[in-house]
Order: sequence, then structure tokens, then C-alpha cells
Amino acid sequence: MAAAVLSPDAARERRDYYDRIGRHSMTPLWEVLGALVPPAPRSPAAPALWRYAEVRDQVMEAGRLISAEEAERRVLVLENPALRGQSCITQSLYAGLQLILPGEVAPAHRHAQSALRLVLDGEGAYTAVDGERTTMRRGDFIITPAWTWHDHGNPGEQPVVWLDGLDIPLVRFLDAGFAEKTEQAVQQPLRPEGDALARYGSNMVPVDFHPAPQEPTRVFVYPYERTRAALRAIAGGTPDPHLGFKQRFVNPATGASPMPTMGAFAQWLPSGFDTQPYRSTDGTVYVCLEGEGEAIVGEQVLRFAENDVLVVPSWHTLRLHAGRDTLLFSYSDRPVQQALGLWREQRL
Ligand code: 1HN
Repeated sequence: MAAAVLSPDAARERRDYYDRIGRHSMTPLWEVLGALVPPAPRSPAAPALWRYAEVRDQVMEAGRLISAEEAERRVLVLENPALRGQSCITQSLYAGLQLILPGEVAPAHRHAQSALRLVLDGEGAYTAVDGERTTMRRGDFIITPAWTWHDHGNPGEQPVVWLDGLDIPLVRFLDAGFAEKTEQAVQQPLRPEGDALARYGSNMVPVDFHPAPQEPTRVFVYPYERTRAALRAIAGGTPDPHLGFKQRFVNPATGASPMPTMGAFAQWLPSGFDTQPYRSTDGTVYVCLEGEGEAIVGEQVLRFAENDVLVVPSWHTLRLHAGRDTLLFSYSDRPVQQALGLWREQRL
């Protein structure tokens, strides 16, 4: 509807009225309705890229300035350039690069926020989740579901860096955050390494195990070798024109997302492949695990290589170009949107 032209008197009368109702903490909906209920998402987040080759030295420098123990978690937060100061990469998601040096531990704690890790650089650190350790190898996708005890340690020889993805902004929005620490910084292993994967992630589950539909998976590591082998095995077929070969990680016992608040994906793009334009309502964080290429987000061209992190905000049109055979990991709030009936995608 076209805005009516107001006489100076009428305009002043309205402003005075807004001032008077403002003293009672009221405001006129008609001034804000268009912004509150946009015809399509207008994310305040911006597309952005963090080149690992450019930030690696700065991540390592944090290792000289503060110990993992003092920091509790030694992390550089990847802040969306349009949302600085809010510790978020999209409106609902957090991302950070965490460093743990040989001999260090990051003490055990638990919280309502769910976390995922993607191992980027170095080997030999571990994450322990509710009494079981997993040794980190590059590309491994590891989860610490809400309210699970978790600590990290590095008994190896190399600095280890991984990407943390958490649902921090979502939990903050809901004012539903709790956290706890323990006296013992390092969890005593209760089960041998590999137990959860053998028990819950080998096309079998314990005979009387019947998880509720929204329960997070007991499988807390998705080893890169398996992810990569699966993508390579299907990459001989016909790629989806908009997505290439894209798989979603699942809770093998239910088929649902591994955790209820964040979905994760792995995608293979053959060398030279160009995806058709695509958009979806889940703002998504991508990590290049292998290869290199371009993400064209709206008008912006983001050139990525191995270990680079990039963010595509909600409803921004994405086209991907693979300069070489390329493997992308990604995560988003898609399971939340789907559970609430909000998720939309468009193949352009
Ligand atoms: C956390 O627990 C970890 O466990 C990493 O490694 C980053 C950011 C905010 C709150 C908790 C971790 C975190 C975090």
C-alpha cells in the first residue's frame, strides 16, 4: 500500500501520539509491520569467508598468549562481519577455531548448548564424551550433544586445530542455557575407544535400545575415512544439478539429524562441476576439506581452498564451482526449522 502523504500538522500529531504511548512502553505496529513480517527472509548476516592459510598463524599465536587450561577453551570465534560483537556466524549458529597444544587439556564441562567439531589441522588430540574418548583425525566429524560431559586433551606431538560449531545463539535466544563444571578436569575413560561406534554405528544397535525420535545419537564420531569412502563410492553416478553429491549425517538408530538443533552434511563436487543456483532458509556454514573452488553468493565471489570456512546466510542464492574434486562439510539449523515447519528451499 502506498504511504499516504501527511500534512505537517497530521505528522506532528502522530509523532506526539507515539511519544505519549511510548511512555507506557507501547509502539504502533503499523510503523514496523513490514520489517516484522517481510515477504521473504532478509538476513542481517553477510556472506563471508575465512581463509585458513591467512588465519592459521593467528590461531597458533593464541597458543603463546594463553594456555588451554586458563582459557578453558582456547578459541578464536568466527564472527559474521555484519554481526560483530554477537559471537555468531549466523543469527542461530556459532563457529570458532579451537587450538590445543601437545600436553594440554581443556577441562571437562557440560552445557545445554550442543556442539560439533570438524578436525582441520594436526592429529593425536582426543575429545572425550560421557566417558569415551575419540582420537581426532583430519576431517572427523565429532559431536557433543546437549548436557554431555566433554573434555579435550592432546597427548600427541602436534598442535591440533578444529572448527567448533555450536547452537549458542539459538539457546541464548530461548534463554535456556545451563552449564556445569566438575572437580576432575579429565574424565576417566569408562569404555574403550570405538565402543559407541561399534555398538550404535555398525548397522546394529543393542537389542533393547529404542531411542526417542528426538534423542541425539550415541555415535559421537563420524570418521572421515568412512565419509570420504561413501562419497567417492556414489560419485560415479549422476550428480544433483543443484547440490552435486550431497549426503546428510544421521543418527543411525532413527534416521534423524545426529543432534536436534544442528544438521550436518557432506558433499562431493567433481572437478569442473558448477551447481545450479539454490537457496534455502537455513543459513549454512561450509568447510572445504578437499579441493578448491568458488562459492558465488548473490553477487559475491568467495574463492575457497582446503580448511577455509565460509558462511551463506538464509535465502542467499548460492552457486558452487569446483576447481578440483572437492569435498565440502557443512552445518546449519535445518532440523530446527524442519521440526517447526519453517524450512524452505528453492531450486532456481
Ligand atoms: C565449548 O564447550 C567448547 O567444549 C568450544 O570445546 C567452544 C563456545 C562456547 C561455549 C562452550 C568445547 C565453546 C564451548
